[in-house]
Order: sequence, then structure tokens, then C-alpha cells
Amino acid sequence: DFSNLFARDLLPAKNGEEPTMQFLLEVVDILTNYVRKSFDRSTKVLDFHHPHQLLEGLEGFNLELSDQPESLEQILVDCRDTLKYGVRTGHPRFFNQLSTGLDIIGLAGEWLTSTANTNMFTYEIAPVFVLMEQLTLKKMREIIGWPNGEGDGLFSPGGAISNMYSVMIARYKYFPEIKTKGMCAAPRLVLFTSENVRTACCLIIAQLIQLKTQHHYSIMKAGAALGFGKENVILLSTDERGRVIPADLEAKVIAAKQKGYVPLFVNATAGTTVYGAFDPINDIANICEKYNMWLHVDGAWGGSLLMSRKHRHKLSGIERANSVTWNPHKMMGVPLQCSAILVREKGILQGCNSMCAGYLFQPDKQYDVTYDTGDKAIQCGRHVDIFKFWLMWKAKGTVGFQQHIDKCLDLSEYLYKKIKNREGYEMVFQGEPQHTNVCFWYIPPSLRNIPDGEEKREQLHKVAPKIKAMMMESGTTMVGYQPQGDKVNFFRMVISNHAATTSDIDFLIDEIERLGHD
Ligand code: ABU
Repeated sequence: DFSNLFARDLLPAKNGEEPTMQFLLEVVDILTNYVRKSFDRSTKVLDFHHPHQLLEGLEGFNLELSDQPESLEQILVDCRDTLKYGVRTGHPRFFNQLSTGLDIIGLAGEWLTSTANTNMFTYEIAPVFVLMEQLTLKKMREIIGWPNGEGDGLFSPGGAISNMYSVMIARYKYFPEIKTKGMCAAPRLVLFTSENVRTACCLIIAQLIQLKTQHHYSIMKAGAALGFGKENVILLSTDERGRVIPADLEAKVIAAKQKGYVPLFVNATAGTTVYGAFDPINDIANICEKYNMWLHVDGAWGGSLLMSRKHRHKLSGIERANSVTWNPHKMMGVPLQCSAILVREKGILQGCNSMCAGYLFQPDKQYDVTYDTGDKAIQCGRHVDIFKFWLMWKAKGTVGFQQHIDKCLDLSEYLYKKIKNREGYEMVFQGEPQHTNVCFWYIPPSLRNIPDGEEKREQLHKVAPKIKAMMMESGTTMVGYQPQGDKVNFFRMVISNHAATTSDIDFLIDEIERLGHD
């Protein structure tokens, strides 16, 4: 009976051991029940409610904070309700995000991490985790193909931050004085990444469509946040599959130099967010070498394909990059968050970011203080993201990750083949997807006989959001949609969940047709 027990009765309270164990067993029961149901296809992916419904205290679930403590019984109810009204991202029919799945070993790793509750900044307080991070990053660098896995790296709070690190260290490499003097010490520096697809379209559609980028918006964000300015992030033309056209890069580098600007950094994306496109890294590397620019590969989504003998050729040339972003929390199914920034040059992260805080990084400690990795980071406190990943790698082996990645790509091929000639479907780009991204329109029967033109486009633009809203209301599955450039809203299917099977792909298609049939 937890109704008369409160947090103050748990450890470290006197006689707190027994209630603590009972309380934690109850919590484990809630969590294991949730895990079991997440893999049960008869369970909904979500129980959707509008924000105002949740804020109004639906079925007694009160989000407001109170002055007085709640009983442990109520705390357990809060735990159950939190999971009840959340989204089961591990459900085999959750396809909405690049990061999906519920890996049991990863989950165990996350539980252990929270229990240890330490900080990654010094070896002093995280000796085992710091070593695990070093060894895992070295292994990742070996897989990239850097000699002997030499170099540097860190786990950071997500791909956008990893990409931001790459811009910072590129700037430090070429203009180290900026660290002290600021941007006024440098000429006008420009960065390059793939384009905004801006194609003329009719006024109504233009108002409806948000202009979207092939590259992840994080390079633009880094440009703004680090003081380059958005105008100095130059966007590169892409082909119909979303891949950068190298000749356009070279032309824009030359044009920038003619204006007196200094081309500093090129981002090549390995696995774009929407199309899953892989930029031609070798061609881009040739241009970077010719014009002495930093080459970063944003492999947040596609970097994991390096683990697959069958698919790693899509990143051919990555070993020529100066830095790489690689998010195991996406395609490798590691619980969020787990994103690595990997750098070919050893010591540059430290040089770029160190502030030598004397209260953390004392040089006269009794151990080798190069293991105090915290001063390489832009944050101070740093979560232990490594353990769950390390544990999963131990449990699966490299071969297990390879099988996972190959299976997800096989499933996306199954989907592509199933719908490419199916009545009522149109592919957004022609040819087999490079990654698991399958982008398509579903055309309801009522639109099939309307001739192509603005009226049809306007109608089609409304289809995916409407079907998605019905999916969420019924809770059966979730898949993303977006417009891109002159293309009206289309579905983007992505597969990274190890629980998904062909039956779930079949289910998704049946569901789209059931909900979209008019
Ligand atoms: N970092 C991009 C994530 C986008 C997505 O999950 O769809």
C-alpha cells in the first residue's frame, strides 16, 4: 500500500530500504508491462489527445506541479499515465521518425546509466564510461577508414550539435585566432551545403508549401549560431534524387572567391532526412582538396550504413572527410540520444573548445589527465550516452548491427517494389531509394481521373495530412509527410525499427488505403 508513503520514506530515509525496493519493483512492473505491450501489434501506437485535453487533466492525469507532495501511489499512477498518453516509438508500426525502436539491451543500458548518474566530463568521476567512449569512438573511426582509427571525437546531444562541432573545428583549424578575437579576426567565411529546392509554383501552393531543404537544417542553424550568418551558408544545387551536383559546388566556390570571400567548409550529406540521398563524397572531396576546404560528412542518418558490407559503398570516400557526424540513435536503434562527432585530426577538439576550468581539469591529478575529455565539449555537464551503445555492440557484435541495417534496407525495398506500380501510388523520385526512405503520394480514387494541374496539386496537398490525422486518431500506425520544393505533401516512409516486418509494411499500405479511400 503506497497511499500513505511518500518520497521522504524512501532511501536514504531510516528504514527506507524495504519501501524503496517495493516501490522500484512496482516501477519495473510498469515498465516491463509497457515493453511487452509495445511489441504487441494489437496495442495502439498512440492514444492521441489534443494538448488542451491533456492540459485539462484528462481522466485525472494532472500535469500541474503542486506545493505538497503526492503519495507514492499517485506517483505510480503518474508513471502509468505518462506512458499511456505517450507514443510507443518502439511499436513495430511506428515509422514516423528516423529514430525508432525499443532495443532491450539498449534499454537495460539506459537504466544502468541513470542508476550510475554520473557526468562524462572527467575520468575522475566516470572512469569506465570515459574508457568505453574512447574505445567505441576509435572503433567508429576505424570503420570510417581513418588510419589506425586515429583522431578524436565525442558523443554530443544530437546530430545538429555534432554538425555544429564540425563547423566550429573547421573554423578553428583555419582561423584559430577567432577563438580569442572573434569573427572580426577573419575574412568573410562561407560554408556550403545542399540546396533549398525553390521552384516556381502557383501562388496558392506557394503559400501552402514550406520550402524545405535536402540537407538537414542544422548547417544553416550552425551558420547563424556561430556568427557566420545565414547569408554565408551557400546552398548547392541537387539532382532529382537530392544529391549535390559537384560541378555546382566548384562553380560556387569560384564565385565566392571572386567576391573575396573565403570558402571554408563543405557539408556532404550521407542520407538526407527526406529522400535518404547520399552526396558523392569522392567528387566533393576532390574539390575540397583543390580549394583547401574542410570536408564534413553529415552521416547522422546514413553513417550507420558503414556497418553493412552490402551498403557501405554508398559512403565511398568518407575516409577523406575531416569530420563525420554519425548517430547510432537513428539507424542502429540505440535509445536516444546517441550521436557522435568524429574528427580525423587528434587534439583539435581540445584546442578549439578548451577553457581549462581549474575546478574540473586540474593538470596535477594522479592519473593521465588526457582522459578528462570534458574540456573538448562546448557543454559542461555531459550525459553518459555511451554505455547503452557499448552494451548493444557487445550483445549483438558488429555482425548484429550489419544484419539489422540490411534487414531495414530489405524492408524498404519490399515497400518500394510493392507500391511503385500499384494503382493509386506515385513515387516522388524515380529509381530505388538509396536509404530506407521511400517517398510517395497516395492518390485517392476521387483524384485519379483529374488531369494533372494546379487543381489536382491543391487537392493532393491535403491528402497526406488528412490521412495522417486519421491514423493518429485511430492510433494504428504513424508515418511522416512533408512538402519539398515544388512537390506537394507526400509520405516519407522510413524504416529503422528492428521489430518491423513485411506484415507491418503491408499493414501500413492497407491502412493508407482504408483511411484514404473516398
Ligand atoms: N534529425 C532529423 C530527424 C528527423 C526525423 O526523425 O524525421
